[in-house]
Amino acid sequence: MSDETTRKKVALSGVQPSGNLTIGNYLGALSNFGPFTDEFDCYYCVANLHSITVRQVPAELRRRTYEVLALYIACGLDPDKCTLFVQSHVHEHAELSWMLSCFTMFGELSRMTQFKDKSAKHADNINAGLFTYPVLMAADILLYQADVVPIGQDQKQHLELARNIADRFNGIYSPTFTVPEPYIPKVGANINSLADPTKKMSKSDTNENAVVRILDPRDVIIKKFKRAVTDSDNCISYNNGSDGVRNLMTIYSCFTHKSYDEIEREFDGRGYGDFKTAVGEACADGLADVQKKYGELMADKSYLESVMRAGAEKASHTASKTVAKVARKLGFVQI
Ligand code: AQP
Repeated sequence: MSDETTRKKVALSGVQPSGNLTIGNYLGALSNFGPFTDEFDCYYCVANLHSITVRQVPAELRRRTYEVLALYIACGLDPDKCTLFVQSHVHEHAELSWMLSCFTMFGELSRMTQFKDKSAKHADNINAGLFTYPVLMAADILLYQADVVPIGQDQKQHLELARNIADRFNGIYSPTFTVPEPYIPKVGANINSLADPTKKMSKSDTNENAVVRILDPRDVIIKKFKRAVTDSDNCISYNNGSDGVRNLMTIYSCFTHKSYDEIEREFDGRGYGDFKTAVGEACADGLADVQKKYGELMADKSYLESVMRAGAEKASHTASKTVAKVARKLGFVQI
């Protein structure tokens, strides 16, 4: 049998340690990583190279790198069953990113909505890294020949670009990269801000009432949901409700696994007060185990470092094979 038929399919994803993770990161990404580990060869990275497109306080970036790794494990990822690693520990990410940048068009990058949003948000620091971020993301994915990439809706456009880059390179040099497919969850791919439900919930949002963090204490979670923006209609309906109501119904559905119809029946004739309390409690209950496990893991830094070391070794092994293959195809002399 050929390598291709015996090869286990690969899943890859990552989360930036650019702030305290939100339930958007949890529902759109982290909570979906675990189910892939049985069937797929999984690589999950702490994407710290991506984080520096926006200014970071070094000590905070360092601390958050440990935190994201601990959250991966607390969310159920077993380091013995998948490769958990820190992106900057595998130098091939930066190397392949440069190579792929020569196969990515300026016009393509200019169309990326995240670039437009982030340049507007950080007008004093529109650096080249912010612009070429999607090329680094393509390198992250293509290095491991990923078949599937679990992501939230906001990353779909970047994934499309990674597919285009892979296709372009394969077309010029013969098949080199697996062309990845996105895995976007049906519910939870698009969790919005509690303060402005027309916008994505982002970990770097400075309005604390807009975001629910995975590690927020129970009473804080409940308080934030009580303050969530809805409207004055008292209409708990997915089709007829406001953006705020739909967002809360989505969050409630993710944590309770109830359908929108069931939620509508449950709150028929009841007000927003009851509904928001129920969403807050369901969210706090759903995160309780993750928070407990996280606390235990963060108390054992040497264990986290051993996971980082083993992950870096495994990831580097795969990544170096891809970079060698690309270098050979490009015509770089190998010694
Ligand atoms: N609001 C969201 N709803 C659903 N999924 C989301 N993701 C992020 N926000 C939501 C998914 O989480 C994964 C990791 O995201 P990231 O760390 O790479 O950065 P991001 O997408 O830019 O997330 P943030 O929270 O908005 O970070 P900042 O504020 O630093 O820019 C991705 O799969 C993403 O889709």
